[in-house]
Amino acid sequence: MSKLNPDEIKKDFKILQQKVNDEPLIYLDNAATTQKPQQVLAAINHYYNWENANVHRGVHTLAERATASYEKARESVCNFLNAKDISEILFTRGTTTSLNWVAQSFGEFLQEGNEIVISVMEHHANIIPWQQLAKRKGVILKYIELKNGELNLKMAQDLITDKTKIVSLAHISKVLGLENPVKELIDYAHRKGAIFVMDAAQSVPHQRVDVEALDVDFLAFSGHKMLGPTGIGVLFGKRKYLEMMEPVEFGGEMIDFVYRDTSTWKELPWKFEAGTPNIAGAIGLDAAIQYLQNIGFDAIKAHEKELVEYLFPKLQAIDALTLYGSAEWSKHAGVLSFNINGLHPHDVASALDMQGITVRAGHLCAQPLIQSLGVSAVVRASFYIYNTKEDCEKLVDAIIAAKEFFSHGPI
Ligand code: 7TS
Repeated sequence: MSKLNPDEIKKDFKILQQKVNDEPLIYLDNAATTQKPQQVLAAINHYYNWENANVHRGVHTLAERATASYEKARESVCNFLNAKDISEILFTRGTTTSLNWVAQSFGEFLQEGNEIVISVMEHHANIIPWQQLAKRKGVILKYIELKNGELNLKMAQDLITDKTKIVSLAHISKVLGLENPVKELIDYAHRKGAIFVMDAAQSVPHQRVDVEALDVDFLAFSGHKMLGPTGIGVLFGKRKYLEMMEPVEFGGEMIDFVYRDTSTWKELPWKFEAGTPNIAGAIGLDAAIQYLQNIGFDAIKAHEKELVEYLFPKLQAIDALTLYGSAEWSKHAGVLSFNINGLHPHDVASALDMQGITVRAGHLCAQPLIQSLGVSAVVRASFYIYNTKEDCEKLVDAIIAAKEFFSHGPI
């Protein structure tokens, strides 16, 4: 495995070469969205300059080119996830849409009294669709809590029973940065007769995820968190389930025959994709996958681990700073959330922004988790391939300066 070189990688990202508030931009909000390299922008540009047409409809040359590029993107995603075939790869708007589709469509098979198990560390997109399903069908929603800052596995085993029909969990928490032991949980859910839905929004961009090896039933992720454009995401689903499921949206593209009173659907995966899809988005995602695969996912994961190993003790050493999640650095992916006693997270984030450092502050679309941490908000720094140890040092210096400023005023 060759090591990645973040300084070389940075050259592909024009946006990272600017100053913000007169300081060189240090972008540490990658869990929210990542920046886009020239290669991804060029692929989107190429499509609009040379191929733009609607897909699957026309017989003209441009339509054939657009369709070929769009379907090549699906093949790329299929190989990337190690899915069996392209019938299992649905393009969506992102993780949120993917999870909503499972809840709405697979959710129809649930009956009153059935149970769904999620965890307190989920993003709202992996909570609210299940809440709505629970209201609609009289299904019971149960939460696995944290223990010592990590998912309580004993509680997971107690909650997942023969009554459970769906277990839906994040692979990596967007706030705590902890990787859940999904393989064990998937096998456990299957033994109890439940399906497992994996929110992979924070894992697929950072490490190899193999749906076949995991034996996961559904998996969702977003293109924009892995160098791709916004508005494109993926829902992987096992063919046997997708075949049973009804589409969530109806209209053009997804139909086979339309009669006056009824209609029939196209085969998978197209039966789920109503209307003109995000063709440029899929092409951009394809380019992003190529870019990341050229670097190599082992190198990407190793790089992020190296940054966490470097930064974690430096943050721990800051007086009055509380880091959330496990106290062991090695359990964290490239996402660290913290608070400084006496300072509001928004003030910390604004002070860091004045130093050109972009972090996120707030409830981070995970209110149940933030409540269980006993706070109203946190500050989060999240890393990707273009971040360096120097970025980490500047973050630490800026946090210390912010603390000084708010305690004593400007020095
Ligand atoms: N699930 C997880 C684990 C996420 O981190 C996010 C987005 C989503 C689902 C929703 O993804 P979307 O692309 O459909 O919006 N997370 C964040 C974040 O951490 N900050 O802003 C968005």
